[in-house]
Amino acid sequence: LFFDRPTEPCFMQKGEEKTFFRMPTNFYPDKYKSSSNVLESRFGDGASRTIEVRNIALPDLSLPMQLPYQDQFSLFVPKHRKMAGKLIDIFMNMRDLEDLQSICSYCQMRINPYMFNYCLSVAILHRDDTKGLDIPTFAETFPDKFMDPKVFRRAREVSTVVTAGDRLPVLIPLNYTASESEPEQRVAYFREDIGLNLHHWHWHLVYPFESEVRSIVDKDRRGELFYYMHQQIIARYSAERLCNNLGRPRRFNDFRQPIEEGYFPKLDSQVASRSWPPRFAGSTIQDLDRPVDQIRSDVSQLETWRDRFLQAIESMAITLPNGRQMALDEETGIDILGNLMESSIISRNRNFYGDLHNMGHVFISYSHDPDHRNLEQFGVMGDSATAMRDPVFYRWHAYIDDIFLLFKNKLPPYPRERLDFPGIRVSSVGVESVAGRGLLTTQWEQSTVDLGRGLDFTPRGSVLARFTHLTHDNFNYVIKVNNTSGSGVMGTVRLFIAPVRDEQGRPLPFNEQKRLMIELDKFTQSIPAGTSTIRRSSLDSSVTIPYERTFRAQSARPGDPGSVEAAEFDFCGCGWPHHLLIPKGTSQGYPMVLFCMISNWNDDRVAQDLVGACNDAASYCGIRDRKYPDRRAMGYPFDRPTPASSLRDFLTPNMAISDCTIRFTDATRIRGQQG
Ligand code: CUO
Repeated sequence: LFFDRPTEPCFMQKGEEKTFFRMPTNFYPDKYKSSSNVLESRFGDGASRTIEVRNIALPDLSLPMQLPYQDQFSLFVPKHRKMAGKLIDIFMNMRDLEDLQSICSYCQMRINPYMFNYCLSVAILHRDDTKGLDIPTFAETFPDKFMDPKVFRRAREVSTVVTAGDRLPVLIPLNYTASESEPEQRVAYFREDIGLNLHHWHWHLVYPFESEVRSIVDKDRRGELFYYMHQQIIARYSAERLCNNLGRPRRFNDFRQPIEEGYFPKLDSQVASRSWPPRFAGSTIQDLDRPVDQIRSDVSQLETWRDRFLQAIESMAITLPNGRQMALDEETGIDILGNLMESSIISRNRNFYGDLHNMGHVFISYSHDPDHRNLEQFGVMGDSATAMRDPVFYRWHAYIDDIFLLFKNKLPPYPRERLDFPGIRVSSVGVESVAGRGLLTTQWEQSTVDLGRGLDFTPRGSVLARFTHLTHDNFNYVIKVNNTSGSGVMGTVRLFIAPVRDEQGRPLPFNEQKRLMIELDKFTQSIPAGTSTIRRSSLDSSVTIPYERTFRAQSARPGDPGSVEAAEFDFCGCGWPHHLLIPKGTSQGYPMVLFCMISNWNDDRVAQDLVGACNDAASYCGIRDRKYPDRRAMGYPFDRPTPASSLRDFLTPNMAISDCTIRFTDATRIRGQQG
């Protein structure tokens, strides 16, 4: 209930069954204290359930309360991160659920709703006594971060006039942020996809920046996963661009140059009662001096940090706080760099390497009001739930990725014995779909999301909004294997797909193509002696989560907190949205190459118990409370430099490739109505 209707005070009746929180008088905000009796009878009397709030000794909330209730909240702003870290710790330190409930009812009326939602989500995700508790999807709680505000006016109208159950969905147009005169608009369906932005928000929720509880931040190979998940975003976005006649994203590497791309988000913050500010084409990032955010930082600071990264990579060692050098090796180098880059409290030397990635977001998101003279808040780049909407997100992350690649390129190529799997030969790989062999098909689909939880002060009940997104037809991978080792073995099947031509239609050089390799799936497979055929459904991808999980769709609600469906939902909410598993393709058919490798499971395996773990989207999200389930470097076998001049050259017998085509049909089906 604390997530429902975020700006509605909890002493009002909350939820469908009208729950009333009976609080100690001192919990009421000052302005209501004198009338607490009146409020109690007003809201308490008609409630079907009353929850008595325990009167606890209140912890010191002064730091998190410094963020005004109606402001925006950004994980990338250092001051906000500190305030959130403090609140997470307060929630984590509550003795039991009743105390947690008490502090929540106290906070809910005082703490900025975005920060409250974030910190409570992190705490629920990490407290032993709340694991498995259901959290409503963020797009339902704060729909204002994901869709055109016109929808809300229409939703209010619909919910006032029509009773729940008879309400027709409100339509959200697919393209509403720019016209066709803006070339970048061709990939808006990707950037502004609700599921995609939910994935990104979830990822950063699962990997918080700050807390005294170190285990919340210090997760297995976190820095490496930061690198890899964002690298895959760039690979996938590049493929989408190529399908739409756009060049690959250009790195934002010269901080003094104007950013050519503008972005006009057309989002309103319901909490802040403000429109998200746009960024005009040709904006330049500027020195920041915003006392309100306690930010005073010059562009030259970014450059200094950047130069220190380049220096560290050049010398393959980082400088520790005590002045000593620490080598960046094959095993852990990328993880160390990722943690320095992101950065979080587990950075090895935050004083020296700073906060390059986060502050890049901050500088860009304040380019329209660097000194707060216009009292403007940050743009969409400042929020992990909205950043991916903006074309500049991909330019910034293309640059970040480039720095990581500089490091990877200093590692030696994999020797043949670290690629090959003696005795295992993949004789062929292919895809089969209803459209035929080697052909993948995409189109539009309309789905619905419920806005009822996020719309305050309107009649209760669900209000559906219908939005359009890319989707594809299900397909199968068919892999033929010959095992001549004489006995059954275990292998890890690794599937990738990549474009074959550059923006000019020329064959992509392999060193560029391997950066564009998109992971599709990875799974453990027992391989009998002799020849065998592996068939694998696209639905089982280790990269994606099903539609129902991304959107917490009707079929999975209402979740009984104890049900398997609801179990560990929020970690499970992290995962690439399944409807974006493959790029859009083109109506003529976009040529790509499918790659399959079977590596030796004995070299890949991580011995651990996965029972009860939500592990079906581990490739980009990891597994809660567990190690990353693949011992190889993330991105293997394409993460290292290679002497091979073509993908074909690169292949060892345990690998195979095949051509495949993605054909897009410009038609729209309605989810649940296809055959
Ligand atoms: Cu996910 Cu830049 O980290 O956004």
